[in-house]
Amino acid sequence: MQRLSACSLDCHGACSLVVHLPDEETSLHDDPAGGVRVSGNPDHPFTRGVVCVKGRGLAARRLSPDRITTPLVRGRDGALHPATWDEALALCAARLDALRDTPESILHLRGFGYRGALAEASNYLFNSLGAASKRGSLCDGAGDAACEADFGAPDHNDSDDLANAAAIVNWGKDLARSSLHLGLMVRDARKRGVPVLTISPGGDDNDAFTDARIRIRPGGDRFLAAAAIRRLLADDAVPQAISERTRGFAEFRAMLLAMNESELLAACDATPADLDTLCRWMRGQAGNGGPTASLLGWGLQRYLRGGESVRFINALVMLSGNMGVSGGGAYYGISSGRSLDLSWGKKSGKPARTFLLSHLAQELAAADPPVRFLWVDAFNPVNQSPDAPALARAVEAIDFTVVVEAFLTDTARRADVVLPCALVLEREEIFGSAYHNYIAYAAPACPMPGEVRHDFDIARGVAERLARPIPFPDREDVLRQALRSPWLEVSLEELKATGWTKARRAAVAWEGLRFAHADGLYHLPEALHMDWAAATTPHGASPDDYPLHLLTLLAPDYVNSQVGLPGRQPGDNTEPVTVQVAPECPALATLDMDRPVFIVSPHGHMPVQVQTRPGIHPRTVIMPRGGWLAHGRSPNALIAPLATDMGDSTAYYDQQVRLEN
Ligand SMILES: Nc1nc2c(c(=O)[nH]1)N[C@H]1C(S)=C(S)[C@@H](COP(=O)(O)OP(=O)(O)OC[C@H]3O[C@@H](n4cnc5c(=O)[nH]c(N)nc54)[C@H](O)[C@@H]3O)O[C@H]1N2
Ligand SMILES: Nc1nc2c(c(=O)[nH]1)N[C@H]1C(S)=C(S)[C@@H](COP(=O)(O)OP(=O)(O)OC[C@H]3O[C@@H](n4cnc5c(=O)[nH]c(N)nc54)[C@H](O)[C@@H]3O)O[C@H]1N2
Ligand code: SF4
Ligand SMILES: [Mo]
Repeated sequence: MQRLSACSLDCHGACSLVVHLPDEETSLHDDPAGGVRVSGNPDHPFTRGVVCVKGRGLAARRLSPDRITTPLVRGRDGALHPATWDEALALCAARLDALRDTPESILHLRGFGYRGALAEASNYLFNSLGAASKRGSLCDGAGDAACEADFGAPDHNDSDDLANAAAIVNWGKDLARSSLHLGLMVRDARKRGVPVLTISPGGDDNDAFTDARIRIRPGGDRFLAAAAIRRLLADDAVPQAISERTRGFAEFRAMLLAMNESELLAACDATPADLDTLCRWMRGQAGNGGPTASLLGWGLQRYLRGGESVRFINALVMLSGNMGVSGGGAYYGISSGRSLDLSWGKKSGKPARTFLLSHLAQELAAADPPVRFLWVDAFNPVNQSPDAPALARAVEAIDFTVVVEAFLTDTARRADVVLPCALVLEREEIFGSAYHNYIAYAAPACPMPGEVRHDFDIARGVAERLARPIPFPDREDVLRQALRSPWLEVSLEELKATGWTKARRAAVAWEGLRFAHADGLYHLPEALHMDWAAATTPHGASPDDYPLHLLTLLAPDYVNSQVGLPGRQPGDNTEPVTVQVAPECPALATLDMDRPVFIVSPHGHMPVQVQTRPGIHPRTVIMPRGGWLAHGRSPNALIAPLATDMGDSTAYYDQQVRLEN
């Protein structure tokens, strides 16, 4: 038997899946996936039946022996013990009742582990209580804020429109690891002769999607984009029809023409030949003269000036005539919920206070009054936030912590109550993508193991047990309401039958160069900060003490801290983490590879294995993210809390380190 479901891991794919279920009689004790197979839905126009290793691993992951399948409550002995749902939920409700009149002492943190219409349940519960919540982002916030500053709202051309590009510039999107299906489109484009330029500090898996490369200094994109814009301006190559659709053109032009090209190139370690290449791509000379589409990865905005980098790339797209046209555009991202009505979770009223995610440990430690109750769901902040050990201590210091989880993560192991949630393939949901305009329906194809419950039912279970209960809507009504959106024309029944629908969004964003700002114009950036050296030396350390840039890039077999390979758990691997450097990396000269090697930052150190890989910027170390703190493998033990210039996001990639014996 087959059922349609969908993958709601934190990934732009939002893949529609076909779940192949075994005959009930079959004995499948030896199969870690219980005889269930997952394949891509061939009818889905974007994912085209292709599913990644993590998607195929979902069936085995849900049956992992490490899965939490009963509620756990911390006993007097300090250990977590199985409990009934009644006990666990009553305990949570009693703790909330005691704090009901001081909502600022209740903090709700919802992460990115799972999203959708029913997933809003915990937001609904804690917004109803007026509790404190998070502020800012660990992910894409700087770039989002940049797009909002430029366009008035984030948007990009429809995913199908990439097929009309005559050339493509990829600013650091990892097409093999993070964006499989976008990678397939780029591969098809290359087969049609569309040339692709990749700009990155190296260490990515984009070689199979690349005709030319520019190896850039980490965080240097704004300088390269500015140098290309400067050439356009110096050549008087920006038509009036474009400049008059911008705000601040005269000042912007004067600012850039006053800059020096070689200084800009030195600031990003690019050569004049690199700049020629970028200009050829952006000016229609690399392809057949048609438009150039620009892909913006999220890695390039995880810097102190990450927002500025996105703003200068957007400005290059605009001023080179590639904005608002089919085949062109700047693909940064969209809100995954924008075509659904998810308003039920956002009850009116402000949270009692907010905590900045990039500085969560510091803000928790300084909170006055202190946080007394913490509820975490779909989030592993103790592993995924900068300065992870400090956050671990801050969470331990809170009176009462509840974590809704499927595994004993670095966060869950510090909880007083762990509530076991359903996972992908087991729970019903409707959700969108941060890249394309398709909406997915996930059917509960497999049974929930043990006592596991849907997140929606867990939040409702607490709400019902409060002394003053909070009424919850009906699950089905929430799903139907989600589809009542001006962008959709589909009933819940129709969506269940197909597994997906497409929101009716414009094929081309900003057509006619009309933008979402009140004045309808594109807003150009007011400044270009040349402070790269200061920016990369956090905490006053000398650049010579920590000469290498740490990039914690995503791993192909993980989604953030979730391991995607069937049967494998993060702790299975007891070898030191492998980091990569260029063969010409200066640190290699001083290392004795026959002795243990450590990666050291002002915040911590960790044993590592060092591998060389050509193409990486010489002053850069690449480390995979996802490893757990409990296994001594979390890169966030090395990373300082730094916020980005815009969007209150996290500048993970502006961490300096050294390698030593
Ligand atoms: N396999 C896998 N897939 C995932 C995830 C995962 O953990 N594993 N996570 C998901 C999530 S939450 C997200 S946000 C997305 C992120 O997906 P991506 O947008 O691909 O982002 P990152 O991995 O953060 O950044 C990686 C890329 O940025 C490049 N890069 C780093 N610094 C710079 C720079 O200064 N300039 C330029 N031009 N490039 C730079 C790196 O070389 C690399 O190619 O992926 C999602 N998909
Ligand atoms: N060093 C470094 N750290 C980073 C980054 C980086 O580039 N470098 N990137 C950051 C980025 S882009 C992101 S998005 C964040 C992501 O950080 P997180 O949001 O913490 O990411 P995940 O590990 O995907 O998910 C968290 C948890 O959700 C749980 N989960 C899965 N499904 C469900 C469900 O249905 N219900 C519930 N309740 N839980 C569920 C998983 O078991 C997992 O433990 O990390 C950031 N951390
Ligand atoms: S993790 Fe894999 S299966 Fe899941 S949405 Fe992303 S590409 Fe699809
Ligand atoms: Mo992310």
